[in-house]
Amino acid sequence: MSSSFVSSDEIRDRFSRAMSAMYQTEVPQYGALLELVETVNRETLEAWPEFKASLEARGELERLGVERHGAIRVGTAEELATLRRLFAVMGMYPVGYYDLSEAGVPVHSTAFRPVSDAALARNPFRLFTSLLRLELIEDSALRQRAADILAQRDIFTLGVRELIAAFENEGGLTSDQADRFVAEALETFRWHQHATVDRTTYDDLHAAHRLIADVVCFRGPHINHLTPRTLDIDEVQRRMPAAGMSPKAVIEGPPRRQCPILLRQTSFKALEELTHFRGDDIGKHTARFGEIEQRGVALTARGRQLYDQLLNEARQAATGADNEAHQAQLSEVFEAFPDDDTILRREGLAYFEYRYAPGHEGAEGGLEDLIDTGKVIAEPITYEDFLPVSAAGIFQSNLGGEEGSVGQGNANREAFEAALGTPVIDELRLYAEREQASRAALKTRK
Ligand code: OOG
Ligand code: NI
Repeated sequence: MSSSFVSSDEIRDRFSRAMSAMYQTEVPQYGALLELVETVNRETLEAWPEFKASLEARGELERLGVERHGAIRVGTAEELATLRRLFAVMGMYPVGYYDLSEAGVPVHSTAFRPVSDAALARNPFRLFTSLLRLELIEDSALRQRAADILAQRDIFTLGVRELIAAFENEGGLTSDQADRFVAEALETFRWHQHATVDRTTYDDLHAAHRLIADVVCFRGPHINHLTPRTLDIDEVQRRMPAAGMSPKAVIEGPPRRQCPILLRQTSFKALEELTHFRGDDIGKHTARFGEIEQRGVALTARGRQLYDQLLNEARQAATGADNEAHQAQLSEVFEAFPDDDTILRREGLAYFEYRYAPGHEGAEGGLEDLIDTGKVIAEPITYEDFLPVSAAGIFQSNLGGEEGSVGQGNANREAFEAALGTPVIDELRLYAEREQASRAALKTRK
C-alpha cells in the first residue's frame, strides 16, 4: 500500500464531521441538541470523577465529542451492495442483523461501523442501514409500481462510484481523493425537497406504509437522524422541552442503573417538511428527527437472553404510562438483573476488558486475586450496536404511530445477506474476541 494514502479511519472521521455539519444546516434543532448533550456530558463528568477516569482509561473520553450514529433506508439490493463498498472505504463494515418486520416496520437492517479497538477509539461513526422489504406490500400492482420507480433512480454520483473503484483497485485514496470522496458520498445522503413522483403515487405508497413512501419517492436515502451519545439520558430528556424539543413518550431500552447495560435511546418528533411533487403539487413529508443515546456494557449471549426476557415481562405489564411510570415499572422488573460489575463479570452476563493497573505490569497470579488486590482492572466493554425492539420504537414514534397495511413478515437474514453481498459480522464474536485478547495479554493462570 502506498504511503501517500490516508487511512480509512481518517476518511471516516472526515466524513462523519462533514455529515454532521451538513445535517446541522439542514436541521437546526440538531445543533441545539448537540449543545444540550455537551452541557449534560460536561456536568456528568464533573460530578462523577470515577466514571470519567474509567472512560478515559478505555479511550472513550476523546471519542465522545465526535461520537454519532445516523440512519438511512434504501430500496434495492443494488443500493445496499454499493453502500457496503462505499462504507468499506471508510473502514465501516456491516455488523448485526435486525429484523424490524416483527414490529410491523417493513425493513430489515444492519449497522455499518468500525470494528477494531483502534478504529472505534478514533471515531466510532455508525450508520443504521435499513433495506425496504417490498415483498411485504400486499397489493401486487402497488408493489410493482414501487419496484419500477426504484429501478429508475441512481442514488450515487458518478464521482463516488469512480472513487470507490479507485479505492478497491489501488488499495487506498490520497488525501485529495479522500476529500472528493467525502463530498461526493455526502450527496447520496442529502435531503431533497423535490419528490420523484406525483402526489397520487406518493399518497398510494404512503397509504401502504409511510416508510415505503419515504424510501421510494425521493432521489436518495436522506439521512434521517444523527445521534450524539450522552452520559445521562434521563437528564437530557428532562431538559429537552426547555430547549424546544418534545421527546417521545418513553426512553427505549433498559432502565437507569448503577452499571449501565446495552443502550438507552429517546428521540424527538420528525419535522414536517414542505415537499414538491411532480406536476407542481406541494405537500408535507416527515422523515427527519432527533435522537440521543446512552451506551452501557455489552452483554454476553446469556446476559442478552436475560435482558430480552425481562424486557418482555415489562412490556407485557406495561400500562402505557408516561416515562416516569414506565421507568419505575422497568426498574422493578430489572431488579432481577444484577447491577454490579463484579457480579456481571463473574456470572458471565457482560463483556469486560482486562488491563494491568499502573505499576503492576506483568504481575502474576490468579485473575480474581489480581483483580481483588487491585493489580488488574476489569473495565466494561461498551456496547457498540443497536437493539431491534428499541429501533422499532424509534421508527414507530417517528412514523406518527400509523399502521399501514403491510404484512408482518418474519426475519429473512439470508435474503438480506444476499442483497448485501456478504454475511453480516456477528457482534457477539467481536466483543468476545476483544475480551479474550485482553485476557491473553495478562500473565495470569487460567
Ligand atoms: C432507524 C431507526 C432505528 C436506532 O437508533 O435504533 C435507529 C430509522 O428510523 O431509519 O436509528
Ligand atoms: Ni438511531
